[in-house]
Amino acid sequence: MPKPFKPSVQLKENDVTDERVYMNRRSLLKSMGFIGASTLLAKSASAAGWFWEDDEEKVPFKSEPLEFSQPPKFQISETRTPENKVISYNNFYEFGTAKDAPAKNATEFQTNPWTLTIDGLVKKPITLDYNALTTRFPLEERIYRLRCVEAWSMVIPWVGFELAALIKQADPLMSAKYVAFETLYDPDQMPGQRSRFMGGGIDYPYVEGLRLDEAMHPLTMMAVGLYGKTLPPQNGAPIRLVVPWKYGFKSIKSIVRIRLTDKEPPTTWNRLAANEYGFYANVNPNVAHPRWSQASERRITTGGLLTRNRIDTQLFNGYTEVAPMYNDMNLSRYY
Ligand SMILES: Nc1nc2c(c(=O)[nH]1)N[C@H]1C(S)=C(S)[C@@H](COP(=O)(O)O)O[C@H]1N2
Ligand SMILES: [Mo]
Repeated sequence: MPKPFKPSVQLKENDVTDERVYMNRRSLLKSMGFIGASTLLAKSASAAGWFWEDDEEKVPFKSEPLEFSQPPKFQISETRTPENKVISYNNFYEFGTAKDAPAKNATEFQTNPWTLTIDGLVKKPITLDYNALTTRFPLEERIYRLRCVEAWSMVIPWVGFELAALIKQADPLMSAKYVAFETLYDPDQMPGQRSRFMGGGIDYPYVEGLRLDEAMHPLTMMAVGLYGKTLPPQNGAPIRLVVPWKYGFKSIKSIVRIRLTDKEPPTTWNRLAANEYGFYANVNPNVAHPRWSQASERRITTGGLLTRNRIDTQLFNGYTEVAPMYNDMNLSRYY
């Protein structure tokens, strides 16, 4: 992975000013004591329009509006989870295990440039750069339930495209049976990858997998946005998986690699606790987690996070059209 640097859209002084003028102005400012001077002095000079922010400063994330087709391809009548909750109550252990940690710790996560590679058992490997993530495939909106294995859920309007479209372009070989996904590994940016305690004991990078037929199912999407704008870092910017009939941990964030294979790939939560998290992880109210029931869930809507809003969990999270893929599996068994 190339080391991330700042978005190219962020104009720097040397982008807008002739190189020599820029250098001269810098040495002038330096001789006046502004560069390398106290922050207060530097800030007042900056505020007065003397020079731009220091080059080493990180660019805080800002959501950009996306263009996508309307009306939503998949709609449900349930109330959407308000945007402020979707982007502030998260699981993204690379940025810490507390629900509010990702929103706090990922504010400067650099997602542009980005490289997503699709390779393995394919005839045409693909690399998508940051721009291609939102331009290569027509974007559409889909409003899906997200059911976390911890028994809370949300209703989220995603923006993205079908994973099947991407896989078809790569032209899988007959031998491909599974799809393996990998999140960015960058301990410099992800504090949870620097500390076993902060990262919840996970061996990074976070990895996930699907059977090829699951990956090709029309419900399976690659999301690049939510609520009509590019994904905030805490939700898996710049691109993440969304598999609405499976527990949330399958929906891997900030993906850098998608590899087609002939073997069932290892998955992060299964590796960490095989007795608690399976490869399939289909939402099922009749199969309890070893430590709690999965029969119901706390739906996060309006009102405080402690608002009682307990609803019954549905088989396949309500997406029963996927059932034929599991005809030969005993659904009362844990997988
Ligand atoms: N890389 C990575 N992907 C991840 C996770 C994570 O910790 N790291 N958490 C998963 C879990 S447990 C859930 S419930 C969803 C949460 O997605 P959201 O924060 O956008 O609601 O992301 C999933 N994807
Ligand atoms: Mo989850």
